[in-house]
Amino acid sequence: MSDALEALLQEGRTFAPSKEFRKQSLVSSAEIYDDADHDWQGFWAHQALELDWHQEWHTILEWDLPFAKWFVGGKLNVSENCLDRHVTAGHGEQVAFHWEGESGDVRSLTYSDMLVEVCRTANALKQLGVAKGDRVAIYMGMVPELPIAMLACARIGAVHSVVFGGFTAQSLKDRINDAQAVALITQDGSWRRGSVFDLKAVVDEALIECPTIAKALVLQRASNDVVMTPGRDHWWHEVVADQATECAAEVMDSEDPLFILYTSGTTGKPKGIVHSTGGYLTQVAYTHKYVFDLHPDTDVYWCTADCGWVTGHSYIVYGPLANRSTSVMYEGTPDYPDKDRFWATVEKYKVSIFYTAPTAIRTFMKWGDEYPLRHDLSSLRLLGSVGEPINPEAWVWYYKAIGGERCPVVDTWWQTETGAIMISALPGATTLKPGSATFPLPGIQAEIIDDSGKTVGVPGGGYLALPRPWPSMLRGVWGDEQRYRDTYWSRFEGKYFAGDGAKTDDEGYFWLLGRVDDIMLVSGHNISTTEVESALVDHPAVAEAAVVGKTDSTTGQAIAAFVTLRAGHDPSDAFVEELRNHVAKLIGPIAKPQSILFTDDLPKTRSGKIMRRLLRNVAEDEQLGDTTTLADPSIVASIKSRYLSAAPSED
Ligand code: 6R9
Repeated sequence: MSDALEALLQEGRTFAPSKEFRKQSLVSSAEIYDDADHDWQGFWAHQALELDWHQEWHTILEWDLPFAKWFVGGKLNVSENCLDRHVTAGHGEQVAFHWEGESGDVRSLTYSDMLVEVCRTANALKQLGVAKGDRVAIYMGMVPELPIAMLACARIGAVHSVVFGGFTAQSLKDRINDAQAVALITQDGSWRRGSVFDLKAVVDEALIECPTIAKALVLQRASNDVVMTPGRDHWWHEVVADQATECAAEVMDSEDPLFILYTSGTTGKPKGIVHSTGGYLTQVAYTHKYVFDLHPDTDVYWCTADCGWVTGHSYIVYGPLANRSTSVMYEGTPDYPDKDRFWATVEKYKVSIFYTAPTAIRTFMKWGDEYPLRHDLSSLRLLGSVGEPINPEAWVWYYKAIGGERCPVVDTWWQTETGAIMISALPGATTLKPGSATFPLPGIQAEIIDDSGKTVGVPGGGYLALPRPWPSMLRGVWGDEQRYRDTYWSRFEGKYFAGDGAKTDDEGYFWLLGRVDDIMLVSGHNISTTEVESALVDHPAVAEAAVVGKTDSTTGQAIAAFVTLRAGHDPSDAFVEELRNHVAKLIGPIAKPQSILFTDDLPKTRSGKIMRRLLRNVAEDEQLGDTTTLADPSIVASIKSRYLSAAPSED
């Protein structure tokens, strides 16, 4: 670590919003929290009024635990809120998406363009027989037609189920069949790191066993050879191009489902998480506006997620469009053609708000500072993080190397199930602490509870629970009410349990500690994976780390660590000792990993989360569990063979 970085990372260093940032920010005082506390339902109603409603609700909230209905009786259409109202207000020429293809081809779509394309696609879907309430599966790469397809479904009241365009035929088939989708929107092939992924071939394999799918709409993107099944498959350019450019939006009930999104699920069959129309849009728009301090006339916003996971739904499509943002959307990988692609893109479009995941940030750290240094990143004014706990070291690197010590970094905690951000700073009002997601947003209540469900005082640690409903909460698990009750509402009576551990410090800041299933028990002490990983990554040579508990006859569990080094550092036995001592120094001897294995990469899901379950299988020398959601399944196989040939060190 450089001295400058070290200085920034000093224990307890906090980051208050700068005067310049506060001056222009939407919220620069904590009053909004008081407003929300005073009348939380009224507060949400106030946020909902930012949207256009065909008919206003008669009841803000009906809460029949665990079932919530928000803005009951209200009528609206999501695509109208995302497109028509901005065009009507005179912003038709504003760019909605600056789209950048992986190979450098570009398209800019204005709000008027988006509206026309969405209407055409909506008309095409109707012509193909899709009706209100039908489920439509979407299996595509990151092309503008993906948000267009989502919005076209929303326009006609069809429920979309986006399946990440990298999942296998089996995963696609399971999701289609669970939702009983009647149509599929896909493309011939998608670009990834310079080559074509043959999406249509995967589709053909999946559809052999998908009896409910009557039609497939196929976008031509990569011009790879595809087989079109007569009667079922239709080219996008043949069906969509000639459609009328207007399509009356279906007036939807606030509680009608907008989409289903299957969680990658670390265990068992994926769950179809159902989201609503009015409550969902209210909270994604509200959080996108205030957490990212969005100024629609001047900001250029870029969320690097894929639309195939919830961050893409809420913070590439629905939140940003509802707020009339100008966004960047990128098709490919961050290292194509070189490791500076993101920074070249920030410079090119003068991105001012940038939202990415800690895994990506740690990868950039691993690659080294030279890549961001090649570019002028002075347009940036705000940075965001989502997906995993961000360790203080990565936070500070992000703040410095990307944000030029000028941009607040908002760490945003939420889940597919919560639909929108729940715990995060408001950048103009909150003093930041690297590694802390800070506080529940105004309108949101979160608490930390113990095994018996009792609230733990401040400071304290335990389970993170949400004791009252919020507008964008999941409305259930598709077709499985019991699973909804069992998974989220059975562990603690009357409270939603998120599955994460968390603690508060003496100032009440929230610190997320990872999934409780991952927490290790060493000699009777609960040790969070996040804290040990964070201590490992604190060492200047370490880029990324994952730790798991493995059965140990003396201590119950022992800590097995998997570590990736930063460019220019080499592993050695002496270095293993140095790292173990580093952890002991930062946390205590109890947290010292028993074994450390150096690896080139860690097994991660497509959305960038480390899959500790598989590392646990490796450490316990068990059969590997389900690997279908991995970004690169070969990584875990190589870790397994290296782990077995390395002798874990003993104390
Ligand atoms: C949005 C998203 C949800 C799980 C969640 C938690 C982890 C997400 C986090 C975070 C610590 C953050 N998580 N953001 N942990 N700090 N800022 O990621 O949804 O894919 O459903 O994952 O991700 O463990 O429970 P999803």
